[in-house]
Amino acid sequence: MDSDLSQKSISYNSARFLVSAPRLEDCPPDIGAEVAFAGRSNAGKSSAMNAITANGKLARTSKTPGRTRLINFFSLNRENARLVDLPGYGYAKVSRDTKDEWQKHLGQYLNDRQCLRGLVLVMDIRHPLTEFDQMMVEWCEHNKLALMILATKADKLKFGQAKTSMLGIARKLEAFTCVEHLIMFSSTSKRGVDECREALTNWLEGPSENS
Ligand SMILES: Nc1nc2c(ncn2[C@@H]2O[C@H](COP(=O)(O)OP(=O)(O)OP(=O)(O)O)[C@@H](O)[C@H]2O)c(=O)[nH]1
Ligand SMILES: [Mg+2]
Repeated sequence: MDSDLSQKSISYNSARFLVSAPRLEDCPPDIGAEVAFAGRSNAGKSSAMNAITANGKLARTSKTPGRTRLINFFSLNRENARLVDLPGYGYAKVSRDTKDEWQKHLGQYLNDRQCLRGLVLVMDIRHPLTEFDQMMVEWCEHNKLALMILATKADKLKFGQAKTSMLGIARKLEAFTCVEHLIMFSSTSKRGVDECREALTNWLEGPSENS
């Protein structure tokens, strides 16, 4: 019997900090199943992870963009299932060299990581689909990586405005088959958290593409 089937289901509240990796060689062994959170700096990635795990202290959040500079790994109550907080991209106020370093590590992680089951792209619902976001969508499409989009900070808009923004995003992404989930989200109000957890569980517990 597949030992995975006998494991208990994932509880996101079980998430624990595992390791911070400045480089690819510092990442945990490339086995099991991982879902990574990417997005523009300050979009709300770390906050989204904290909302999903119901642990406000899990990933460090900040008003200052560029807070998450390392690839941070979090374990779950399922053997070798992990959530990954990626450094934000597109933050203007760091030096060119630092930016290049981040981009290089991000690119290496995305290109090399065999256990990556899907990417959660976090974007501010008020500023969706920036140039970098679009690059990430295209990258996922090209590399056949499942993509979930969290349009976060929905609490900052009236519901009608949030709906309009969601429709605009959906229209722009119509042609992309990699987009499996598009979720209106708020780390503050917890909107979309359950839907997101369900989608994550399907990815993390589902069969591996490589097996
Ligand atoms: N109102 C509101 N504020 C949010 C939400 N999500 C994040 N924020 C705020 O946005 C700021 C950035 O959030 P972070 O979660 O640190 O953003 P990040 O994407 O991890 O940023 P980097 O680590 O710099 O890439 C913080 O001040 C958060 O409190 C949300 O859903 N609603
Ligand atoms: Mg962060």
